[in-house]
Amino acid sequence: MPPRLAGASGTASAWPAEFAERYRDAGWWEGITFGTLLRTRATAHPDRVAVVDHAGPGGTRRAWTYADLDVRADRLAAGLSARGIGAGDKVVVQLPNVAEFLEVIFALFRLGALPVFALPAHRESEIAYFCDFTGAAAYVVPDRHDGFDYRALAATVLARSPELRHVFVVGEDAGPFEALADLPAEPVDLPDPDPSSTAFLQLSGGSTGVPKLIPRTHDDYIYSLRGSAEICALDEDSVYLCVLPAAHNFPLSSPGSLGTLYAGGRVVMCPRPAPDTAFPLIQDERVTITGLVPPLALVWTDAASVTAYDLSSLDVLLVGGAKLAEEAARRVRPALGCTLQQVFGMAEGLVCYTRLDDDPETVATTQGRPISPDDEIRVVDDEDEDLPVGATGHLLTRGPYTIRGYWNAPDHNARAFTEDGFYRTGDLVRLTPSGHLVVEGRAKDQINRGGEKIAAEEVENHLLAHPSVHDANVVAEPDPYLGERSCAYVIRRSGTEAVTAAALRRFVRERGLAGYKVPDRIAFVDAFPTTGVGKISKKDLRILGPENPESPESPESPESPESPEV
Ligand code: OOB
Repeated sequence: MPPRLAGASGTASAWPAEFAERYRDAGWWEGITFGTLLRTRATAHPDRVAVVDHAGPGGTRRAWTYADLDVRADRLAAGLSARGIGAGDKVVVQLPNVAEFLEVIFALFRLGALPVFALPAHRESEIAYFCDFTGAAAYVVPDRHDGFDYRALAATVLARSPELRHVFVVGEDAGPFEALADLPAEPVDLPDPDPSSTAFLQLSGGSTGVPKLIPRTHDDYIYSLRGSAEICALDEDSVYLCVLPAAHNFPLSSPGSLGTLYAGGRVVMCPRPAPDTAFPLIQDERVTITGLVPPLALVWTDAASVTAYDLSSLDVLLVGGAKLAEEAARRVRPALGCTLQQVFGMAEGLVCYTRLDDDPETVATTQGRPISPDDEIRVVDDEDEDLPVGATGHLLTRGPYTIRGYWNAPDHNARAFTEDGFYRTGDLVRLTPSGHLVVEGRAKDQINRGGEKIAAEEVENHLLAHPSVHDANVVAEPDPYLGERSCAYVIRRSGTEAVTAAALRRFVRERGLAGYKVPDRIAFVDAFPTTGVGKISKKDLRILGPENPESPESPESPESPESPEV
């Protein structure tokens, strides 16, 4: 018999058999699926509350027990199956933080259909790409959220994407589509998927023209949940507030809503991250743990000093997604009265945490250490040579929950992974003698806008589609609140009408690009700085800055600054 390859249906991106065997022997891969995980929890403690939100009729509170969630997943799976959705089908899920998010993904897990995790901020450009690239059979949206009508977006995407057969709407008014609430049917027998098969496709932050999709298996992801739940000391009494967009890897699994369900705790869905929404929920639901990106952590620590809400139930605040400044880290305990855990993770796999018993200095100054003893970490120079402990270099990693390749991207995989399967994270780090990682920077062509990742090339391609743009380069520049914001340096095309920064911003927005990717600042230049060999130097562009005389149209405040979520 040929060796069994784990993950990604035996394609080149799967773990080699010897590694799969090692991870099973070590007990990391338990051989259970998400469907089974929920069933065992629902059997063990059917009446415990699994998820709470305030998305009932007229904004009323809903609390579903483990038994409720289990039955709902079964019934929805039956309804989806009756619509022809089955094992291997892809379903783009774009939901805000509502209980149905968990109902939908567990129904899909039970079917062996693969959720493709979109974020609420994504628009036509991203969603149409996900649908086309994966050949998605269905797309799940809310009716409206945060003033945006997702049914209109769905109508546009449906008209463009030939393979998309269904749009299902969560909420009170499905418009021309089918309401998700009308789908549930009598449960049917479904074969449990292979635990080593791909459970879902997660999005990469990306550094290329189009987003890459990350195939995560039941085995590998459930291991990362178990590890995260242990490290964050989750148990049945834990109450996790899901503040960041639920589909993102951080609030999903670090330890996130799925880690909380793994531990038998309670997930509280928070529809918006601002303190005036989150603080009353912390008080009323006795929230014990949550996760934030650094800009939100700053807002929360400021707001906590003047709030009348009782935040005393909060034990742990996780902060990650972007670098947390040391000073900000030191403010967490005095302001919020809880323990900080820094998290440095990536949807591709590796997640590092400071530990609950690390000394305060380590917690304030490092981004933690990996979940697993089998996470292999290399810090290398530009030639892939290993560097000594303490030196800053490129982080490469391999392990039981880090993918061996992106979904259907062989050319990119050849660059993004070493021949022996290490993922090139694009992060610049150094290791401390205690084995903690400190993130020192980034080599990838990406902007980390308060935790939200923007691939420069993707935005450049949209700018280049404008007839008056000759060339464009997008880089990060410092921002006191977000850490980084995006700046597009643009060379106008001679002989065309002189386009303005505002018109260009409108142009990319109208092309259906998510709002957080629209450049915060656009500066027009006559030429780009070049390196010694004549290549455009993004490093030099980054230091041009708003005050530089060569960027005459600056500075401009963004039209509508998008608040960071992830
Ligand atoms: C998380 O996942 P992604 O996939 O959105 O982004 C991963 C990238 C990392 O490669 C790194 O560049 C950056 O985000 N990053 C951090 C960081 N945490 C993530 N950079 C500096 N300090 C940190 N603490 O962002 C993510 C996934 C799971 C858990 C937490 C974050």
